[in-house]
Amino acid sequence: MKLLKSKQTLSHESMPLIGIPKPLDQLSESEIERKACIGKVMTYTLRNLTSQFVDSGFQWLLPVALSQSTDPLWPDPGASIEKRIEVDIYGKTVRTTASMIIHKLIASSLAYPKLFILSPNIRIEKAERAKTGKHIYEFTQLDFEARGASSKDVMSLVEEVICSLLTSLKRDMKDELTSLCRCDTLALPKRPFKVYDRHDLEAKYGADWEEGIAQETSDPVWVTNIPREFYDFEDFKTGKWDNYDLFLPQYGEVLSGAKREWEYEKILKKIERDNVDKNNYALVLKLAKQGKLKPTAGGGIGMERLVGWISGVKHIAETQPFPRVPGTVHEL
Ligand code: ASN
Repeated sequence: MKLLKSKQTLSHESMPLIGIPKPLDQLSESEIERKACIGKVMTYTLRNLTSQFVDSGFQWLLPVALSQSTDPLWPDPGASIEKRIEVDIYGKTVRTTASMIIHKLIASSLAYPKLFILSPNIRIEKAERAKTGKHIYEFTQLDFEARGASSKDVMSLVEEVICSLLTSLKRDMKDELTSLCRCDTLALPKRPFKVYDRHDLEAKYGADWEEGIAQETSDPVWVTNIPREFYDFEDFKTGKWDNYDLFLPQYGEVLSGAKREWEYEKILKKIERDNVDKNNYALVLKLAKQGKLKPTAGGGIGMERLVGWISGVKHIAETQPFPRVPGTVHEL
């Protein structure tokens, strides 16, 4: 099936107007064709990834939007949150989901050993991030967690899942990838992916190592040992963090994940050290104290960044039917 009447492609070179993604009603005919093409890549990717997780024994959970407990996103050097949304319902304060990390830890420990969720996350990024091309204030992650898994297990699962997706896409979505000018440039990465320690990257690139590695690499690469929120495992003796981010060329961090903390004393200590309000994490603390929180590991794949990279977009909001560009609110 031919996607376009002419041999015209939908690259940025032929469409210089694409800067900050516009809402559907403001797109030209050719921009709508490009949007629909990216939409097909998104649909294919969602079907492929969810099937792979289901076929590997993961249970598919539905997301929640409001909870007392959500990701503190602190202290995370990469976070730039302008506003946290809290609202009172039934006499209680709830927050919009920043990530379902706390839900994952508890669900994986108690009832669903291997789980994943297509989880909408709201993070009101500072408006100055509008033009980075990789930030949006609502995004969806394929968030997964596995009881008893190690970092190595998760890293090889992710490599398998991504390489298998790319192989299938290159076989089944040739027309779409050609239209997006990605048919020849989207290479299958070699496995295992390279692994860098954040410490070494900091020595090479300084504080902005995330940008440094995203610009330098031409393949997806892992970065480990990143100081972050209390739920990622930290070895108090060595000071090393047992976590891993996957970085894509240009689009940056597409996955963050870790082996998790499960011991009460450590979690409490880290929450207090980070100045995070422990009242919002009472349940996870209680379960940890009772020994019901289990060692798990997992991660979350940012769907818009992944599909943005596959499609070669300038701004990942191009992958969204209703763009969520920081600083801009449209009617839809
Ligand atoms: N999904 C991430 C994880 O599993 C957490 C996050 O999005 N902040 O570690």
